[in-house]
Amino acid sequence: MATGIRAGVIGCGFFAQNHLHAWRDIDDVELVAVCDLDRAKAETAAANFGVPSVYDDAEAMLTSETLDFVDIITTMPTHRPIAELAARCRVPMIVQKPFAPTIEDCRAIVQAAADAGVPLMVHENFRFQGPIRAVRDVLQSGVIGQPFFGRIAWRTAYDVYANQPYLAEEERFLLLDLVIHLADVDRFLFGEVERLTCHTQSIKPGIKGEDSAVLLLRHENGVTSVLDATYSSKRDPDPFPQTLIEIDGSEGSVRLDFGFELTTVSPAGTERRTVEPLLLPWAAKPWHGIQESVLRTQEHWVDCLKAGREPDISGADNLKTYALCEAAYASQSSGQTVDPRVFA
Ligand code: NAD
Ligand code: 89V
Repeated sequence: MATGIRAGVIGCGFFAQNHLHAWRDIDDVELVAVCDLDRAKAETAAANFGVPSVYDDAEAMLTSETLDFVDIITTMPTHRPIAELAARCRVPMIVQKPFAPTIEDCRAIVQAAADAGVPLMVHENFRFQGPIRAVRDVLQSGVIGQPFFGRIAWRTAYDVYANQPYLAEEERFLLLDLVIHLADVDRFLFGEVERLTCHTQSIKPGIKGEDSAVLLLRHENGVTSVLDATYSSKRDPDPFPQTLIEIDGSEGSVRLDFGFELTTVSPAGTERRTVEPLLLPWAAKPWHGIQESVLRTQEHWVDCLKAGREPDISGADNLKTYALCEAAYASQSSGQTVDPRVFA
């Protein structure tokens, strides 16, 4: 019999394996049911993670089980119907990023959860990566003074399509799938954005959407930041999946370079340290930083659920991150600078 916080999982594919491991690591959580349209995947997950109930229909799971929350780890097009179903069943929910195909869908999910009075979190895990937290700690310590410039970069030629073939079919690919992580880190470090310009490119033949983008952002607090990302940068070493960050401030700078090397320059001198993520027992390099962040994200959800607190990455918060990507597409197609706040 379940004794902890009763959790159900919908979607047992590629990335769900990380969620399942992380749930097993959190003492308070008891995985009571898994669901996948492909029943064999749900059966395998149940066998690997000791889950008693298996479903191939989300509605059957949500109406038959008494769940304290559901973790939705399907691909983006299914997020809204499943989230609305969870709201109708009054089950608190986590939805993987990207939240939904359009900002209207995202708003509808936020509204459905609010109307049902259930907590909603988007599984935006990059801001929970240890190295990114280390950058923020330096920023918050004040040693580099007032930040005025930031760059958040993701430049790789990693074959992301091997594990996630659906990405090659997305007409809105890089901004919505990857830059959304960087946009969230950007808000996490520098706050809200008042103006944004974006230029995208499609470099790799045979994919439907853009695979390269550069965004120039001006923040409400005056910080200028640049997000640049691509899956077409052939380099050696390839930094995948490391997010590289540089920030200049009035008194110094902080840089997160390849290999998790963190360099802080301040009036006290230069400090260099390595901020390598934990290699959890179930993790594998080079994914370990993302895998650790999955655990931290899920711990945050459980802490908030227990305390009755809104998660830092609630649905409402993620609308602001998503708005940066909508604004980026609008800027790319109009050639204009856009105020992202009109989309949130
Ligand atoms: P996937 O295709 O490997 O797995 C999705 C699973 O959901 C499939 O097994 C599919 O059968 C199942 N499914 C689809 N519709 C369903 C429904 N209505 N009911 C039950 N099951 C259903 O996809 P993935 O690569 O694991 O991606 C899942 C999500 O995770 C996506 O939103 C993706 O963007 C996200 N993701 C996030 C990260 C990250 O770092 N945060 C990394 C990879 C993927
Ligand atoms: O978030 C994602 O869907 C992943 C990765 C982190 C590699 O971009 O594709």
